[in-house]
Amino acid sequence: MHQNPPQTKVLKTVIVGRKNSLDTIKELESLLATLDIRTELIFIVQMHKPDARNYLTKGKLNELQLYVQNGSVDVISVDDELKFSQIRNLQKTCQVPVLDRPRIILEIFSKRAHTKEGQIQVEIATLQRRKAELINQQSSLDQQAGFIGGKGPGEKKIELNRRQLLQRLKKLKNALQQIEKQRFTKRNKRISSSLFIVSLVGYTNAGKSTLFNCLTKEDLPTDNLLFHTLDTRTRKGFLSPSMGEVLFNDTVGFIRKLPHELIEAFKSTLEEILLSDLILKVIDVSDKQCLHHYETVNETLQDLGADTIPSMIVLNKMDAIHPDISLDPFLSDSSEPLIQISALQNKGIEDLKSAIQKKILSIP
Ligand SMILES: Nc1nc2c(ncn2[C@@H]2O[C@H](COP(=O)(O)OP(=O)(O)OP(=O)(O)O)[C@@H](O)[C@H]2O)c(=O)[nH]1
Ligand SMILES: [Mg+2]
Repeated sequence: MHQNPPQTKVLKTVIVGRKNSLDTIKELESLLATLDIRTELIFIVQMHKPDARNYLTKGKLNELQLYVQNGSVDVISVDDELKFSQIRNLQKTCQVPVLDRPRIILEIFSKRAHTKEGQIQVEIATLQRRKAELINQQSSLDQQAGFIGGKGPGEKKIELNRRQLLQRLKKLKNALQQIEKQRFTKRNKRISSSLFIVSLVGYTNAGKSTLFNCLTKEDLPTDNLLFHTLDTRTRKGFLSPSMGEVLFNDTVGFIRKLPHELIEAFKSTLEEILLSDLILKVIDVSDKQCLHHYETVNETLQDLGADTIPSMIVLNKMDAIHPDISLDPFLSDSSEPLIQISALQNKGIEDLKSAIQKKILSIP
């Protein structure tokens, strides 16, 4: 008998975002969609500085509260990083859960983590955030203690939670270290194999895995989902008869305002990029924001200390280029070779391979 797949409940949200960041709000909408959360309303606020207590001013908070009460909103999503106290106060006033941008990205990572290493990395990042939250609660209790005096039941519970959390963190970090050791052995094998290492990096959904498959004849899953790949994968790919094979790395995608706990937890995975002889910056030209994405890629590489590695720009999805996109800013950056391809249609791949070979041979 044919069975329907289980239906996941679609939650409804209102996005709270700042007037001057409409493009990151749009991106947040896609991020939420990957979590099956549908945006019902975008609640734009204009502010120079968020309210320290509630994030929103009193007037805006009342407006939001009214909307949440009247509509059937399951969750409020904020396109910003909030303090824990602000999240707590917003939740208390509006009576629905509140997710800020780092939390949303963490949720996606935890949904996508399939390997043991990925799962541990995401749990570490989540617990690090929780730890900061507990410290925050503790300090607010410390302040209260001046008035009330003595150790309250809340404080004892926090202490217990904190201890359990630290124990769990220690266990996870040990387990991660073991996995990293195994990876180190593999990595050393790769280095001693003397094949050139070419890493595909880029904004999430740029088409890295699709290109990886073209270059390595692999069949990695690709999808129109943000953060589909969470692990670095390495495969051999044939470049040319004179050069033979090189090693290609597919990597986790970058995004604006990637929570620092995640960068920290994924550091060893991302550090694989540091071993590259060449970096291909894969850019999705069907996205109007591609120039901003390119900037984020450069900033993230800089943060990782990978900005001195030779690189090339690969403009992908040329078959679906956005009508408002001008390639001039990319073309005028003469420091990096630029290749235009369509990984989906397998177009421009031979040119890309020739360009990779030329670049590798020019490396001193
Ligand atoms: N039109 C078009 N779509 C493409 C092209 N390359 C990839 N795509 C599509 O873009 C989506 C994302 O592709 P992926 O290869 O999974 O992207 P990724 O960069 O690995 O994404 P993450 O792993 O999520 O960071 C998929 O739906 C692909 O089919 C292309 O050249 N043209
Ligand atoms: Mg991918």
